[in-house]
Amino acid sequence: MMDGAGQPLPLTEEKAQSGTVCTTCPYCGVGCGVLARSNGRGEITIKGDKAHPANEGRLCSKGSALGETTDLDDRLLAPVVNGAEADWDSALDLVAERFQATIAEHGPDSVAFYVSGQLLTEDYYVANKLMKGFIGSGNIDTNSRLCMASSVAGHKRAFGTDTVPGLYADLDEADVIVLVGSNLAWCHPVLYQRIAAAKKARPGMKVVNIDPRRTATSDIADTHLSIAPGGDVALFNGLLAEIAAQGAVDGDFVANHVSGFEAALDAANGTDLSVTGLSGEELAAFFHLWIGSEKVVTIYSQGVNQSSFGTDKVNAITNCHLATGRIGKPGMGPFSVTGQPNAMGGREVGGLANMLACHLDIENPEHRSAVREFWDAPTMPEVAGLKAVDMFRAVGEGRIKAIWVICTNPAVSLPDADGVRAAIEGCDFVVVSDITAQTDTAQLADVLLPATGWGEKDGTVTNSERCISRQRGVLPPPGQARHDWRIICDVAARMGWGAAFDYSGPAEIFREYAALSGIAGKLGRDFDISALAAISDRDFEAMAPFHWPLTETRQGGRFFGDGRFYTPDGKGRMLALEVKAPASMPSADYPFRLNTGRVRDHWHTMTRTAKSPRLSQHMAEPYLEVHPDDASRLGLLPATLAKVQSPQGSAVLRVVVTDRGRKGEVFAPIHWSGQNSATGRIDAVVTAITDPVSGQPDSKGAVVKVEPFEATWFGFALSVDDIHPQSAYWAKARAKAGWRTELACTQTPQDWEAYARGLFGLADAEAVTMVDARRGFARIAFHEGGRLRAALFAAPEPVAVARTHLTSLMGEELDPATLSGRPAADRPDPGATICACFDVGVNTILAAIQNQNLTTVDAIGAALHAGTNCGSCRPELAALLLSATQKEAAE
Ligand SMILES: Nc1nc2c(c(=O)[nH]1)N[C@H]1C(S)=C(S)[C@@H](COP(=O)(O)OP(=O)(O)OC[C@H]3O[C@@H](n4cnc5c(=O)[nH]c(N)nc54)[C@H](O)[C@@H]3O)O[C@H]1N2
Ligand SMILES: Nc1nc2c(c(=O)[nH]1)N[C@H]1C(S)=C(S)[C@@H](COP(=O)(O)OP(=O)(O)OC[C@H]3O[C@@H](n4cnc5c(=O)[nH]c(N)nc54)[C@H](O)[C@@H]3O)O[C@H]1N2
Ligand code: SF4
Ligand SMILES: [Mo]
Repeated sequence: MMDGAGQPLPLTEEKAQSGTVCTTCPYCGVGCGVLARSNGRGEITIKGDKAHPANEGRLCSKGSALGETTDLDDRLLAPVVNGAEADWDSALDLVAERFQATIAEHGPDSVAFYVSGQLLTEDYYVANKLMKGFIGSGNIDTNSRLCMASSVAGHKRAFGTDTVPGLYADLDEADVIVLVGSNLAWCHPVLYQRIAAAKKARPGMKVVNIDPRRTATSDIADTHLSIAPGGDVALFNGLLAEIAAQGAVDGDFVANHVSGFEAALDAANGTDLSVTGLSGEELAAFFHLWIGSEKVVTIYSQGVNQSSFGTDKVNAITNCHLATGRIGKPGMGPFSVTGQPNAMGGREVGGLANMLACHLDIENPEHRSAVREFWDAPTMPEVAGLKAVDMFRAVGEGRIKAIWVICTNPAVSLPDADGVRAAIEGCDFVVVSDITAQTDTAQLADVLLPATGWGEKDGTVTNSERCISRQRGVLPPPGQARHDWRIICDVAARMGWGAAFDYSGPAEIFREYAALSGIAGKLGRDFDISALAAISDRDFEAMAPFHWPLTETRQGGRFFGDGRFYTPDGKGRMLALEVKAPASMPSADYPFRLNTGRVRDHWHTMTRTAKSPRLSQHMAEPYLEVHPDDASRLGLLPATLAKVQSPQGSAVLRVVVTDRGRKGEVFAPIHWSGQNSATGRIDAVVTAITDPVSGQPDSKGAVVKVEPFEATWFGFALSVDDIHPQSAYWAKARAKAGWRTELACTQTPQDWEAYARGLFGLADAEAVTMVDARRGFARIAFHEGGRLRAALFAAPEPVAVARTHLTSLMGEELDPATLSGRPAADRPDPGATICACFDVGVNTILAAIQNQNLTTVDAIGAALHAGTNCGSCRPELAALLLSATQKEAAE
């Protein structure tokens, strides 16, 4: 099809059915297409879009549960100024005035924007234009600094541009897939399932998982290499040396298209491989497999990026692909999978402090003047702005006096989070744009601006394989919420730049962006979508997913397979990489390394996923994985609590004793904030050390001490209403008919019933109690009108009750057996949720495996439906099968 300008235009082939909107999932960088259908009453149903190339109809547990996250409970519906609701005009006037006054008095570098890879490209474009072109500072950075910055820097060093060479289709064709520092099964589940399907179709395909921890992803791996943290550069240096030793270098490719080979090999040859912590046999087998199969894809993620030498880790991987010419061809290449839905779009649009839009560089005078001219901008910074960690340091030191945080929650997600929280608190003027006021950052804002959220907003995102897709609104903006691009343009207009920010909508912003990309293309950059520079509003509305570039002569495809790179000499660059020791080393005071990461069913700081009871049941509490040997040395029993402490701060977490990790290493999830836990913010413990090249924090490398948290009692509470405990430890999660809360205290109440009434705010409800004050046991249920309103189970040890069963009783008619904490024989406790789609618990699955002699994941699916919808739980089902068989074998 052709649009008015005569350019090829990828229109949707499959027209949306009436009432159904084709949009894109707002969570991970897989970028799955979603069909969202509204019932007209604010509720939506969700299906995977079969026509979307990223997922071909599949969705994971988080994508499938999107319909449970769009209600208006706790949504921010009006601007708030100094704690009081305000109208838009006064809020926007204040923001513009304070920014202008600060700039007038202290210069443009005294203000900053901290934005997000979850913004749409159009939002990002105008934020970047305002800061860099009009305010005239480079001080706009994004949470992608915590996420993709090392990949960006590594790509630029190796390829001269920040471009992912390959496509998802490469995963179908590869003979070997190496997953480095990536828990794909939980973090990019649809890609994981794609690999699982490819492996099933071609059982000869091999998967290697390189991670200090055994994770759900290890389940698909033929080999799991439990690498010592930070051993990745040494491992890939070793591989490069072996590639050369075995004569596997692609001599032609290297001679014609690669620079730096000799120096890189020299550095690799001297590498001490003992720092990988892997045995000689493990190393030899890995090298043999990688070298022996031409079609190798090396996927990597935060175990690579989030390191004090993450950029070197990226280049250790790209070195091996360049030396063998295995790049940009079907079934082979390095593949950095992106985290957020628009992490990639943000990089393209110049969201990072050291970049300009369309892969142009802020420090290149030619690029700078081209963008300045195009924007007709009054000014342009000549140097990069402050990167995230430095930006908040500058806030803390008073060098930045006004900051606008958009679509991210730095008081939870940045390292040294207590320091960041204090910096924001002490800042003269803080603006936060969010969809809810219930975030640790939003609560510190002077001005809180209500943004529209997923399901309401319109624009584009780019996924991990350079596919640009539309997000489309299916619900009206609630209350006074406005689109992020609109809010930014409204402020720009009030600062005097109305003409440059006068857009009718995202389509007009997209056209300007596409036109600028044409200029970038002429300057020799690869990001060029200029074929869409004149796209009509109607065609933008109908735009189907497409891979960039999109120009008159080129559409999509892979990069660099032809040996053309974007460096000054046009060659791919290999780097001489020295093996560095991790920035923080365990010591007598801080003997453990703290690894951090994600769980399957929660998204970051949980402002959305915690709204879904289904997603909240998989992991209902923040926890610390501890190796059994360490646990016994420290006197940590399973299900007790541990205090994790670094010089920066501390957290108290539930102890999970497991041999998934290595001795001397502990692991904690990143999701819990001050909104749903007393002490679960793990970034309070993480040290703010960054990679000197990329500025990305070493989020997986803090060193800590761990000790038992001495509680006098532990509790489990159920309540129909939300509660706000004051205890030393608490963590709450949404359940179907209310809340479930874990508690622990260092002081035992004198009067348990009075304590429980205060906890639940139930002064008058009838109580049924079972209290043994002397031994410290208390079980108290409150009911009203014969229905259970709340219950507390307390004991001097971790409370052993059937939590899922009890949770299901809330709001129900009071069952006299409630206080037993156990279900009657005819109503077994399903246990913690494994399959979120069909709500199937671990006990139900284990019982079926045993009673029905189930031996495969598919058989579990046939018996219980578990694992048959989104498939995110299939690795856990496989693990349950394995543990059940092992148990049987041992019996
Ligand atoms: N369910 C869920 N999915 C998500 C997200 C979410 O919040 N929840 N967030 C999205 C985002 S923004 C991102 S960035 C991605 C992140 O996706 P991933 O990077 O896959 O996730 P993480 O759990 O942070 O870390 C991956 C693994 O790195 C390992 N690791 C730690 N140190 C090292 C090391 O030195 N070397 C190696 N080789 N491995 C190491 C950890 O043990 C961990 O298992 O996930 C995206 N998808
Ligand atoms: N220790 C440790 N720390 C980490 C990591 C780790 O692995 N270990 N991972 C890091 C990584 S990779 C990432 S990406 C970050 C993520 O960290 P954050 O970006 O801080 O986490 P989110 O919870 O995704 O924050 C998004 C915010 O935007 C709001 N929001 C949602 N939609 C919209 C919208 O349309 N408009 C606006 N204005 N607001 C919206 C949400 O309510 C939420 O408050 O965490 C980083 N921190
Ligand atoms: S894999 Fe899951 S979270 Fe990621 S985009 Fe697809 S549905 Fe969304
Ligand atoms: Mo991320």
